[in-house]
Amino acid sequence: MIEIERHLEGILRAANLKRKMLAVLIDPDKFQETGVAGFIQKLPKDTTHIFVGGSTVEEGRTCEVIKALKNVTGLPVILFPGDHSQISPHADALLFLSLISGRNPEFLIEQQVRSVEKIRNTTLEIIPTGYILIDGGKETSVQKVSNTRPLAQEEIDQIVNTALAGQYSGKKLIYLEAGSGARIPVSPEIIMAVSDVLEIPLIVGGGIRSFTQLQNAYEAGADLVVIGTAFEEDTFQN
Ligand code: 1GP
Repeated sequence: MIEIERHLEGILRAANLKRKMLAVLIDPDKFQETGVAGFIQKLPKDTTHIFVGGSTVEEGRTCEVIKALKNVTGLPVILFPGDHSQISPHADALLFLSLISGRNPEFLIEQQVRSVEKIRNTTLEIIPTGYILIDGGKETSVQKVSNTRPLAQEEIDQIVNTALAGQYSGKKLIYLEAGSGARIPVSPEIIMAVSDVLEIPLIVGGGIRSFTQLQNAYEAGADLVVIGTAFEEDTFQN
C-alpha cells in the first residue's frame, strides 16, 4: 500500500513539513518530444513534479511526451488530464479529477467512469482530487471545454464550502484553478481562507507568472503551485 501510494504520501509528507512544492505543467499539444530535454534543464531547481495534460490534446500525444520525459528526468510525472483520452500508463500517477465547482455530470462522473478501462490494469497511482475552477479574469479553455461557470473570486464562502465538500467526499487533494493563462491568479485571500480550514494538501495554479506571485501563493497556504504558461513561453519573472 505504501509503495502504491508513494506519490500522494510524498505530497502529504512535504505539506506536513511545510516544504513547498512546485509542479511544472506540460501541455502535450504544445511540446515536441525533441525539445523536452532542453526544457527540463531550464526548470527551477526546486521543481518537485511534472504535471502533464491540457484541455484538449490530440490522441496519443500524451504517451509520447511522457515517454520522452521519463528518459530525461527522475521527477515524478503526474497526469493532469482534460479528459479520459489523455490517460497514459507511462505516467507515475494520475490526478483523478472531479470538477466540483461545476454542475456538469460529464466532469463530475462521466469522464471518470470512462477512464476506468484505461486505468484498471495499470500501475498508475490514482489520487482523488477535487478541482475547483475560479474566475481568472478571462474565459479559459477549461471553462469552455467543461461548460461550467467558474466561481467568482469574491465568493469566498462558496469556494471554502466547495473545498470542504471535496475533502468530506474523500478527495485527497484540492486544486484551486484560475485556468491556464489566467489574467488574475487565485487571490491570496482565497488561498488563505481555504488552507486555514482544509486538512488535505492544497494545489494552486493558473496565471502565476512571477516569483512574487509564487511566494504569495505559498505564504497564503498553497502546498503545491502549478505553473505552465510562464515556463512554456520562458517568460517567468524571477
Ligand atoms: C493550468 O494551473 C495550470 O491548469 C497552470 O496555469 O498555464 O497559467 O501557469 P498557467
